[in-house]
Amino acid sequence: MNAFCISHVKDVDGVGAAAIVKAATGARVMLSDYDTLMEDLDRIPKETEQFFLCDLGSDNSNVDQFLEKLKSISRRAKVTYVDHHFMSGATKRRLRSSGVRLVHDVKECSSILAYLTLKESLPAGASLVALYGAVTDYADGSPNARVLMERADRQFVLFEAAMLAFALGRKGAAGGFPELVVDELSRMKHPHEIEGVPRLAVEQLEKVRELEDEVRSKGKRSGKLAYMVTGQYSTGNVSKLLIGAFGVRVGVALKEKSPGWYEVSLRGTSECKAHLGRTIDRISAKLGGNGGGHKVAAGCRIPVGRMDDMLTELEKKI
Ligand SMILES: [Mn+2]
Repeated sequence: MNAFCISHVKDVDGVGAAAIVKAATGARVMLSDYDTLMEDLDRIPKETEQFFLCDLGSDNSNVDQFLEKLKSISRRAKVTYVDHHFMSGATKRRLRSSGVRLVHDVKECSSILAYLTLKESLPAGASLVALYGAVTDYADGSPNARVLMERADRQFVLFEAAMLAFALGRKGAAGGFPELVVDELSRMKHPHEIEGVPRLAVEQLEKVRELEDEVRSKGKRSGKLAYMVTGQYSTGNVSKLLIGAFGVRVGVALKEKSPGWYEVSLRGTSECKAHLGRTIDRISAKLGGNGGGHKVAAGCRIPVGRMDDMLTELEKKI
């Protein structure tokens, strides 16, 4: 069957889910991100019979458009949507009534969900790929990931997953590197066996160490949160470093990815009182942007001029 997959370019979970789909179905893979997903959904080849969407989705600002697109794809192809980001009951119902096979669980990461869905068609070793996604998405304590982890060498999984995350963070989306990683993982290569991964990971370790100093000097504290405007690809790293450097509940890293727009990564600690994903979804929609995510890890896009408003609103909720 002619399969096609769109998955999240930004992290190990998205890349891992894509590799699992590719290993099981031979799918062609297109990696995308929240700000490009709507256009990429229009670029699915006509001959596609089976379509997988992983680790990406919509938020309040574009949910109708998103559902309409999936509905129209499901008229010509079998659509499987694998995700773990918060989704309202209404959206789930609308997806299912459009004929979409929805694999959704906020407790598991996308790689684990893809693995469980396609297990019968996967080679031995695919559970490791699923675990890399779980570890780096902070979802390895989930019911399914925990069982898989008990059958693996934990240190091995942690080391491989971290190496891959750092290599992806170093290289960014440039030069087709994430796509190369998908190919290699789908052939059940371990991250340390993939050309360039160990070297890039060590370079990124050094970068992150330097970044720690930069965050300390350029980051700003505002009550219970700290924020910083950065040029780093891995804005999630910056958010975490902000939490550590300023001893706050929430770190907010902002990057002007396209002119006039900040791409924002938010990370929280267990002290944070709000569900960051749902909170930032509401706040960013009010400010003309969009966003979403998990309880302690989320992201959004806002107009550059609304940064102060966003920080003020967010500070009140956490
Ligand atoms: Mn994920």
